[in-house]
Amino acid sequence: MAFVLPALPFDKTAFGDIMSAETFDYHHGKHHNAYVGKANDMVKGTDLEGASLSKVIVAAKDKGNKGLFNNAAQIWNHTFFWHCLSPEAQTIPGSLEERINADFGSVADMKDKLKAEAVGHFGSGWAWLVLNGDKLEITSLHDADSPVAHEGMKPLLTLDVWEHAYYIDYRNARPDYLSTVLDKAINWEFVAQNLDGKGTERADQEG
Ligand code: MN3
Repeated sequence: MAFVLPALPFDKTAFGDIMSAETFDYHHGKHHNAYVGKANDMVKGTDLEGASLSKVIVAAKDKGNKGLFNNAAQIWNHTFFWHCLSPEAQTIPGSLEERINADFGSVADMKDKLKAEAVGHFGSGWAWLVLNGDKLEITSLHDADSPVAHEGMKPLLTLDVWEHAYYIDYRNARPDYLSTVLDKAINWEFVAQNLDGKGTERADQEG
């Protein structure tokens, strides 16, 4: 057994101009796939061969194995990101909206804050809406870093702000990419589901 490239949870043409099939061909078919191949090469013949993806991420961080950490965490981050997207515009479930209103004031305020965090993130990385204890928080992590490697940080929603996520469809206009995706392409049902604290499991896989 080895890690696999999970299939996209939608057709690659489903988002039209919001996120093109060409973007998915590169982002899923080339970038995400390359992380899978490299992580498999790196765990082969080691004591981590056969361990789950989340275990490999945590172990690689503990051992200071940066190469393995980066590739394994990117497998998980991208798998989680695909699940955060929906080709059909969704309304936010009431359970989630209540929590957002309590911690940010309103859905619009939360989106503004998440967008500002994502736009302001210098270089490559990921913007996150996470659960920290009972509170919803917005943060960003650099490069491949992932909530999986941060105890107490439970992932709810992520936005990929590596250039490879938007350069084909939006060129350098990161703010346009973020506004469009946040307003038209988020799977809020999935985000609400992650309020159970089990978001990490939803993008995990056996080794
Ligand atoms: Mn990416």
